[in-house]
Amino acid sequence: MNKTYQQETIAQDSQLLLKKIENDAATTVWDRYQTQLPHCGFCEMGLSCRNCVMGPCRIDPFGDGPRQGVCGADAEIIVARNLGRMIAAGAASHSDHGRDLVEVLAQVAEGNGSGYQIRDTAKLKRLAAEFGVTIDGKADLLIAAELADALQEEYGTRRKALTLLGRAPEKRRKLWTSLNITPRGIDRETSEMMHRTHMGVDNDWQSLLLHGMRNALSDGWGGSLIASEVSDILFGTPTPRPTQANVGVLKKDQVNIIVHGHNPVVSEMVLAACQSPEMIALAESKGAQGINLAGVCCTGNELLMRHGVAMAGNHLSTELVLATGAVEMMIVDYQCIMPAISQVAACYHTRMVSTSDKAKFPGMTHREFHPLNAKEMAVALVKEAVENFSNRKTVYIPVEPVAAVGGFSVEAVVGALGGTPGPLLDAIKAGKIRGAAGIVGCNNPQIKQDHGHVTLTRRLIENDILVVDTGCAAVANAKAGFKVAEAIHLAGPGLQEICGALGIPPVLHFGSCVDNVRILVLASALANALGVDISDLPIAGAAPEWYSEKAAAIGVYFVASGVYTVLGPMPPVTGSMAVVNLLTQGLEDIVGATFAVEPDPEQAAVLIRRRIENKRKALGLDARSV
Ligand code: SF4
Ligand code: MSK
Repeated sequence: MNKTYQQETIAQDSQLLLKKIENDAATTVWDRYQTQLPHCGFCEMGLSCRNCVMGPCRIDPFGDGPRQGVCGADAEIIVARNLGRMIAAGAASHSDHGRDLVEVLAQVAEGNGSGYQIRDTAKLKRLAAEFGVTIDGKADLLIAAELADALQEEYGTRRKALTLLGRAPEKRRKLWTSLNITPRGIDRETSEMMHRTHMGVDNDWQSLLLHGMRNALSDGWGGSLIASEVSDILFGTPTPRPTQANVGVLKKDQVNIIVHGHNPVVSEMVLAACQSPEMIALAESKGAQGINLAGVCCTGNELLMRHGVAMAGNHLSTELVLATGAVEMMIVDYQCIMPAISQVAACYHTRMVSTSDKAKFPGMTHREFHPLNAKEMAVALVKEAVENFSNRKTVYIPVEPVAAVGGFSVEAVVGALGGTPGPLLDAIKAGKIRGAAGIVGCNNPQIKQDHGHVTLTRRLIENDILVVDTGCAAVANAKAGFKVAEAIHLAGPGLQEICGALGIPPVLHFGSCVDNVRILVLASALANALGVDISDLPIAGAAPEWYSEKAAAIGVYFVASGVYTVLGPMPPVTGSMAVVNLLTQGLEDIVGATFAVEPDPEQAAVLIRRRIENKRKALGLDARSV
């Protein structure tokens, strides 16, 4: 068979490893995807409902079939309820991740966080001040304790607004108030969404979608923002540092360990264990040249941002990296870990380990991590991985890694600009940088892996639009070579000039999925500096290959915050044209931004460029025709 897998992925490492997997008779996400085709049309359109056991029900959008479920819910209600539950699941996932970090902060404050510590005391104090914790004369651990307490309260607060909304422009906050979508307690908004979508509660599709925005905002300005901030406090606020990407980061002569998931609580400890002289000596005694830790997905992004740990791949590469036969152990925490992944691992010698009581998987050994045992558990796992080195058989690492730079927190970007966002605004006003786009989100086997991210990014930077990216989009762009200062030759003349002067790449790695809030915070800082709302800025968002409920929540909090957002895959809403029209048109008059859906990244680039030029014109800046 001479299949080249160019239909599945643009990434050369993935193409070669898919071939290897085919020869090894293992199956992947692409094989399983084929077995599901054709997808159920009712589900694709959002027209099936199983919210109660009078059903399941489905609406026939075309023929003579039912127009209402057993309870009487019509297409609008069912589509809106399904979307609402999708947002709730995404918001819950990010926010629960944030809560886990707050619990670690609380343990550290109590002196129980073995191996964890406070790494960014300045951020600790800044965040504490925002939450009304007095800091004068107090020890850091006391501040941490009071902050952790306040953050835990934020999840269930009875107050009418989340604390960190204070970072949003005043105009945006007033708009949220007027629409009655100011997010309150983080848990409350998700809980209320589940309540509203129960049979016989909210049966007004517009009201459901408004609450969807409130729920998503409780993620973007609540749970995710807490996750990102507390990660910085515990593990350090990222600064630019070199790294590498693609499967070539695995090392033939070293013990390779991969971390997968989202929460840095486990992976940070594994990194420390990999660097310990005892473990390195043990590896050498087994004939290895050292221990190589690499990441996939967002736990990888967290380590990349703070330590320059190399990135082996994004979502659709998570099975493929195992086919190298070079991975002694994969350690997972939660989110985006396909339950079939251990079936691929079983074809090789890789040990699979789960670490969270919230996330157990078939075929994995479960080793519970918590702050009290984290250090010892990490050492035990690394030791086990080292001992597995001798079980290796054939190793196939088919490519060389690509250089990249990660670590662009808002603080790092503002620092690179000389301490204020002023120079960035000046470059935008002068038209050298036309605007900025956040490219975020996953891979999805419906779309050729990385094609959406890389094509859209290439077109935007060559048209002088600065790109900031997160999640699996950021990994795609790293693999494509966009994240080194030398990549400025791919940018238009204006962006080239500015990035060249600052010594930064034209595509800035902003972090993991929860770090999308860094984009919100930067957008707010720019809007505040100009005295306008976020929706007035020449900016846009895109999720060209999204798949997850978390991405749905991110997209909705982007739009509800005023950021026009282009999706690649269509969300399951086409069963109601009323819902489609609201999401893609009507929201412009309500929150100043909409969704667009455009699977072709060339066309998506045109949409974003047009949006940015229109926003420039409205601000009285020079505008190009697109
Ligand atoms: Fe059917 Fe209504 Fe029950 Fe949904 S809530 S399954 S539409 S009866
Ligand atoms: S890991 S949510 S596939 S970006 Fe954050 Fe990647 Fe999407 Fe998971």
